[in-house]
Amino acid sequence: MYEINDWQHVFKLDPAKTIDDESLQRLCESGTDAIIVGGTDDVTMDNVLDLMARVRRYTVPCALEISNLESVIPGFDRYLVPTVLNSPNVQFHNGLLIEALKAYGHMLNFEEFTMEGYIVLNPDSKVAKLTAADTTLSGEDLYAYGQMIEHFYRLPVCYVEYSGTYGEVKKLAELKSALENTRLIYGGGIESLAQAEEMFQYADTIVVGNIIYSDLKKALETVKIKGKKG
Ligand code: 1GP
Repeated sequence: MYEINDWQHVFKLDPAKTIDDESLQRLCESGTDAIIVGGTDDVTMDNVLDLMARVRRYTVPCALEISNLESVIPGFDRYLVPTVLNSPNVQFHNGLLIEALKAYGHMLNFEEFTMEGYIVLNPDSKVAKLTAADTTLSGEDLYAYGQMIEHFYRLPVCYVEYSGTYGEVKKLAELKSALENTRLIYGGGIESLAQAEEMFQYADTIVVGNIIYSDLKKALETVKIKGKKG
């Protein structure tokens, strides 16, 4: 299950947060399809390396979602490159990426990278504040974003990011209806199996983050969505 197209459920671990060995083992052996290492603040080479090494004790695939240049290290199965499409700041579309390519482009294996067309929708999230994302998008807007991502940008992944709050299912459904080949990933505020199931009606992949740190048992239950659709 190294390929993102096979992922139905993933846990996202924040390298800036603490997790004990037993909890990490339960997550890695839960049957989830992958662990994504990623966060917004205080992501450093040291804490990314530490978390990667600990996840590497298990066979679960491990991907790094890149948030800054300093913390990109070799050794992950996959690298996810977000481009925040509803930010008015071009720096978050391609500016950071161009800087990265100027520095490291000559030594990259491009096969290991997947670009994610990000749509950030929780106005109170750190990532929304950082990128000044337009979080007021309607269902109609999102349908157009879907068309843009799939038919013009031709990105393999569209990531709806409600980080920290549970999103609007109806909006996700509208976005999904514009997508055929682009994979739809949903993350944000999932705190129960029922919520995971609800979003999984439309999303191809569900990301579970924060609840890991406040209620591990509930987080682990969300893995049960796997196999619930074709
Ligand atoms: C965050 O999309 C993920 O990047 C998951 O969101 O932390 O709210 O579960 P939560």
